[in-house]
Amino acid sequence: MLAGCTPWPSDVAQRYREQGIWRGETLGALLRGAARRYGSATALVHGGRRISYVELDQWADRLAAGFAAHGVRENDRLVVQLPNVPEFVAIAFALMRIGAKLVFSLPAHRSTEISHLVELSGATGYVLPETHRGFDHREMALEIQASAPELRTLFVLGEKSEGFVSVSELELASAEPESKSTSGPLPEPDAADVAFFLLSGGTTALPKLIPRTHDDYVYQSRRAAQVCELTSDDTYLAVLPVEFNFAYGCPGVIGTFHTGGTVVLADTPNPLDCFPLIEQHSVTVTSMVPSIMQLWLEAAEWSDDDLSSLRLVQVGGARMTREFTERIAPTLGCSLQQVFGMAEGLLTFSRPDDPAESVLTTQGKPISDADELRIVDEDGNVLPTGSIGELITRGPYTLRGYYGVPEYNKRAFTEDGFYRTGDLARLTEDGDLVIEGRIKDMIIRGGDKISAGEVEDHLLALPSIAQAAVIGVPDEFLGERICAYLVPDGEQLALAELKKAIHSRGVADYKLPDVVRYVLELPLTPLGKVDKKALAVMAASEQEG
Ligand code: OOB
Repeated sequence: MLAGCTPWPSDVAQRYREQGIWRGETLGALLRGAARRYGSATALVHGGRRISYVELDQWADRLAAGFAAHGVRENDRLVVQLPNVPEFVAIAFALMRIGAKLVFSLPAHRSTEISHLVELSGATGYVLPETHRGFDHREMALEIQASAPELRTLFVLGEKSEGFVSVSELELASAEPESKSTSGPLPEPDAADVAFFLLSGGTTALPKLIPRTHDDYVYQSRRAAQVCELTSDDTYLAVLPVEFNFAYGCPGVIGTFHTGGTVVLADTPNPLDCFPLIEQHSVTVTSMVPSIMQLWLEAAEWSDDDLSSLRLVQVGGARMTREFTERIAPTLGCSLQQVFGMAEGLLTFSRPDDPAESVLTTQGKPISDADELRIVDEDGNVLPTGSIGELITRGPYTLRGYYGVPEYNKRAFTEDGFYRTGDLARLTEDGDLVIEGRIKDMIIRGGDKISAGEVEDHLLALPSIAQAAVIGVPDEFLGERICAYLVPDGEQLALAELKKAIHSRGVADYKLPDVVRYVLELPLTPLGKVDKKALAVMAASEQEG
């Protein structure tokens, strides 16, 4: 396994292999097998483009040869930031076939996040779009590269220009006979090694890197596909960004490829974009976070689009009320599946044949019998069934350590390898998981995870702010909004100016505060830490008043 990653203990790994959980299959091999089995069946649809399994497989090979010809080697890290386009899927397979490690970034990430990911991963390459939703990624990439000398190559999806390698030209070059003869066949990567890094939701300042191996991700996506009863007749609509675990492998894109179904890529989660796609491509399965589901429910009331092909929608990523879950199946005319998930691994799903009440009120059961879940108190003691405590977990697709942060890992994992999720949860008598809240200091705004600490750091970097504490406050539409409590140092910037000031630091829009309150001092706990519970109480009383 790549240095800086924590492998599973060898006896545990051996057990997973003996049980047939890990089969030594790489993600590249998965696509190869799918191309053999499903051949000319459609793997991917985007806009007017349809790409068959065989075409996708061959495309990934051409790209792999092209990347290799441009010096990309096994174990190199590359930050990949692309919208929902077929190129993302092909490039990811290409790089995985080389044994290069992808760092999945989101399209909304800006210079602060990308620079951090480049530094943390030691990336030598960055794959980006030219422009996306009016933002010029090339300009940002050049700036990032100027202060990150190890970032050798910028691969752009589009025209060749000064300082960039064009992905389409790289592909053409690889098709020329001389480059073919020099490159030779690529060695098959080790399935026990890292395929890519996912990003943590982030409990401290910025995201950490989650190594996901071929073995673990092939297994996760296969199990997720089995639980969702996917077949080659299914068409999965990728509503969320495909770099997000939920859309990539829960079962998402990769799970659909296991069974020879079709993946349709949506440009945005907006029902105005997605509903016509459902009708046009007879979409059967999709997944989303609750705030998007809310938009869908509103739109479904007046939409003329035919959604009758839908059989299953997976909703997860943030808490939902029973009043909310209740509306989903009748409004969309399909089954609801509640999903609790995390980029770190563990997935729990409600099952198609679960009692209605448990589908509405629980996040279901782990997707693998080999998943181990415990609910513990502050001292790590296992609590009796039904009690609320911290969820800790280990299993065949849950990480054993974040990349390159050994000190942090000592706190994030128990000595026997359980990951401390930071989520407060309970297990019902039937074994269903119910998420009650979180210990982690994280705001979930419309499904986006925002670390309070990160926003605080940006606020504190402004000269006019002496102290800052950021909390999530309840919001009917987004679930939570970002509320900043500030102790000013001099002038008090109004919300709009404050947002502008942070934005100009190169921060994603969804992390900007929604509300600002100036205070003389921040409430402190006896230990001298900012008392966020007290702030939440203040925020609630202010909202009422
Ligand atoms: C998904 O993954 P992440 O890594 O962005 O966020 C994980 C965190 C969890 O630790 C928990 O705090 C929260 O998001 N969460 C939920 C939840 N599902 C996730 N909180 C309440 N109810 C739920 N159903 O968010 C993710 C990854 C894969 C599939 C689905 C979601």
